[in-house]
Amino acid sequence: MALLASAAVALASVSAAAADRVLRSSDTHPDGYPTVEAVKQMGKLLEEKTGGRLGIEVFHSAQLGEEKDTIEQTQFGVIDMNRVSLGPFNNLIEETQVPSLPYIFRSVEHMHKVMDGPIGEEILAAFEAHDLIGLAFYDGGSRSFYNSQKPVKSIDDLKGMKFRVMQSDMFVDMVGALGANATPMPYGEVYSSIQTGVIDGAENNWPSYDSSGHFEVAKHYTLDQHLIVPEVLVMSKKTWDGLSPEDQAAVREAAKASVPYMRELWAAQEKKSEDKIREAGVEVVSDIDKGPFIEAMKPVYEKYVKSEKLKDMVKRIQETQ
Ligand code: GTR
Repeated sequence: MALLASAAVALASVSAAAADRVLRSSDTHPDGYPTVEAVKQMGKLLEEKTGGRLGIEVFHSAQLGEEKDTIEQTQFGVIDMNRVSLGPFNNLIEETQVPSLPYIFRSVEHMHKVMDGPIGEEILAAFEAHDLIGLAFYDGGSRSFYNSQKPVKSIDDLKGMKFRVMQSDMFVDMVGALGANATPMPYGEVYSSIQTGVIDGAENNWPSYDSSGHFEVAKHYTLDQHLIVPEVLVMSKKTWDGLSPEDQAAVREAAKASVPYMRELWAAQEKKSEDKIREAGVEVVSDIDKGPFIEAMKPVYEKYVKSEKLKDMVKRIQETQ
């Protein structure tokens, strides 16, 4: 017991500022959000593992910019690390399209099984050709549509509506295949765009719908769960190449070790956000027939799953039990 307590004190006493080198990590989410807390946890582990040579400071709340821009800055080495959705990588790294395909995963458990295994490793490895090192996947729950206009009870209700999507061509086509119109735009512009009627709504998971405040301006949420797209933690290859093999190993280990912690925080946050949103009077449609949504996605698969490599990956994901 005494040993455990002193270990906890030692862990708490190391702060990012104490490390010899503090890596800058970007996140669009506010302080306290599960992704932000998980990278902070990784920083603590990294300081321990490297005896204080390396630490991490998380620049939350999009302090370093919107995701698409911070990805470029991470490629250039201006930002050391980045926690982002896989969506904004879709146009850049084709392998990231596969776990971003609508309805590719049967459940969050299925997603974990795939991303924790060899397919996940293959996708992480694909980042290196783009000046990034893929370190770990985090949870992003499932994403569903919300809007300011009306309850969406079937696919027909989506016709002609305008939704913001992440900056990914595949998501533009996904919304088009559902009969609606997509506007790709940075996350930080969504709230005012809904408020001023530039768009009718967007799509996201419970915690983001909550922390972004979008539920205040778009009070109809339909649990169609079209995406279970994981989040990814990457490091700039420039930063990576400057680290010793020992420190590189410590970075990889600390990143992986933060995953179970993240999943725990995520599960709790999903519940908390759902309760808060329901209490705020948001109308939630949960008994939606997903069949027509899944059927409507066929052209998206045909357009994006073209190469043998991606076809094989999709097949292996579908076969994963
Ligand atoms: C969130 C995700 C963010 C960002 C955002 C968005 O769920 O965690 O990284 O991609 O969605 O819709 O832009």
